[in-house]
Amino acid sequence: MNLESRIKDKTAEIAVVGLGYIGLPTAIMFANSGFSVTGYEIRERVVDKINSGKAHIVEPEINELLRKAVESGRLRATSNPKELGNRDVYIICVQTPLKGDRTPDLSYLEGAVKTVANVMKKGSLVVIESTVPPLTTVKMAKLFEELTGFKAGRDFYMVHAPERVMPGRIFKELVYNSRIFGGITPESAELAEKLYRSFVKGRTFKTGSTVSEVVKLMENTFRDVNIALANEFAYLAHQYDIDVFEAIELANTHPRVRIHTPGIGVGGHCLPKDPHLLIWPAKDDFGLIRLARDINDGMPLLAKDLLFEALSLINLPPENAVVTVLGLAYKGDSDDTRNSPAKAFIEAIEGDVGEVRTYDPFAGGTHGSIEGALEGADAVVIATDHSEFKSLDWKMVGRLMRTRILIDGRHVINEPPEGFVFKGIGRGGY
Ligand code: SAJ
Repeated sequence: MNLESRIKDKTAEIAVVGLGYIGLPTAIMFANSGFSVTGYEIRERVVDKINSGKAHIVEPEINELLRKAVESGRLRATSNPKELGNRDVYIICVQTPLKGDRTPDLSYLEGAVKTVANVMKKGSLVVIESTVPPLTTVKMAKLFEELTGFKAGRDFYMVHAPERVMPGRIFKELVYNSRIFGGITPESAELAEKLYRSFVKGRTFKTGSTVSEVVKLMENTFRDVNIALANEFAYLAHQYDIDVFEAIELANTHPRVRIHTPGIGVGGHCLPKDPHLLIWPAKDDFGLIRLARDINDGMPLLAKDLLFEALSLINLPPENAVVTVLGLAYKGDSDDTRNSPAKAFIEAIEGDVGEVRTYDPFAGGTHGSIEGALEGADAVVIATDHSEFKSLDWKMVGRLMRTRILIDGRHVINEPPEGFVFKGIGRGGY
C-alpha cells in the first residue's frame, strides 16, 4: 500500500524527533487522531516522564491529552534511535537557536537528520517543523541524499511545515490555525497536507519549501520590526515629555494604523531569533531588520536609565539601593524565561546597585513571596506584565518599602500611585 492510502486509513507509522514545546503536543495530536506515534527524545528523564503519562512542559490540557495518548497505546517515547526504524513519516521538531555570534546553530537539526537517515526506508515523508533559515530544507534534503544514497523527491518526500502556535494556546492553535506546507516537490506538500488534515481544521496552503521558510520568518520579523518602531516612539515620547501610550491609543483610532506596544524588550524563543535567521543566508545586508533587533535589545538599558534617573532625583547612590524586579518571564502569565528582557535588565544593573531581588509567581526568583521581596526595598521595577502585578495594592507596597521608586517597564500602571517617584518606558511627563 502506498503512503497516501496509509495516511488516509491512519495506518502510517509516525516518528516525532524532539519532544519539546512543539514536538510533544504534535505527537499527542497525531496519536489522539488515530496514528501510531513514536516520540524520540535524548533526555531520558523526559522519556520516562512522558511514558508515565506526565508532561515535562506547562501547557493547558496537556496532561489529560497526553494520558489519553499513552493509555491508548498509540504514543510511546524512546531515547533509542534504533526504535525509529522503518517509519512512514518523520517529523523533526528540534530547536534552532542562535550561537553567541548571532548566527544560527543548526547542529540539533543536522543531528536529527543523521538520526533519521540512519533508519529511514524508501518512500517515507520527512517533515521539518523547526524554524529554519531560508534554503535549509533543500540543504537537508541533500544531506539525506548523501547519507542514504536515496534521491530526494523520488525515494523520499520532504516538506517544511512550520509550527505557528502561541504558548498557552497550543492545543487550540494546532487545530484552528492555518498551516503552510512547503514541499521540495508538489507531491511532498500534498502528502503532508493530507497527513495534517487529520486534526487541522484551519486553512491549509501548499507551496515550495523556501517560500514556507521565509513565510514563517517574515511573520515574526514583522512583529519584531513593528515592536521596534513602537519602542522608538517610546524614546521620542521621553524627548517631548508626553505619554506614548496616550499617543498610540489616539493614533490607533486611524482605520489603517495599528501601532504595537512599547516595553522593556522582546523575549521568547522566536522573536529575538527569527529576524537573524531570515537574513543570515542572504548575500546583502538588511539594515532595517538588523536595526530593529538592536533597538529591541537596547530596551532593558532604557529601563536602567530610568531607574538611575529616579535614584539621582532622590540622591540615593545606586550602590546603596535595594532594587526589586517584579517578573522574570518574557511575557505575562507565563513561566518561560528564554531570552527574557527581565534577565537582560538584571544583568545590566547587577554590580551597579547594592542588591537585586527578584519575584515571579510562575518562574521563581530570589524571593518566594512578593512581600518578602519588597520589604525594605528602595525601588521596584516591573519587568513582566503578569496579572498579579496589575492588581497590586500600592499602598501596601509603599508601606513595605524603605524608599518609594517605581519603574514600569510593561505599562502595567495607568495612574502612578501616590507617594512614589514614578518612571515608565514611554511615560514622559512624570
Ligand atoms: N512584545 C512587545 N510588544 C508587543 C508585543 C509583544 O514588547 O506589542 C514582547 C512580549 O512582551 C514578548 C515578546 O515581544 O517579550 C514576544 O511575545 P509575543 O507574544 O509577541 O510572541 P511569542 O514569542 O510568544 O510567540 C510568537 C508568535 N508570533 C506572532 O505573533 C507573529 C506565535 O504566533 C509564534 O508561533 C511564535 O512566536 C513562534 O513559534 O514563532
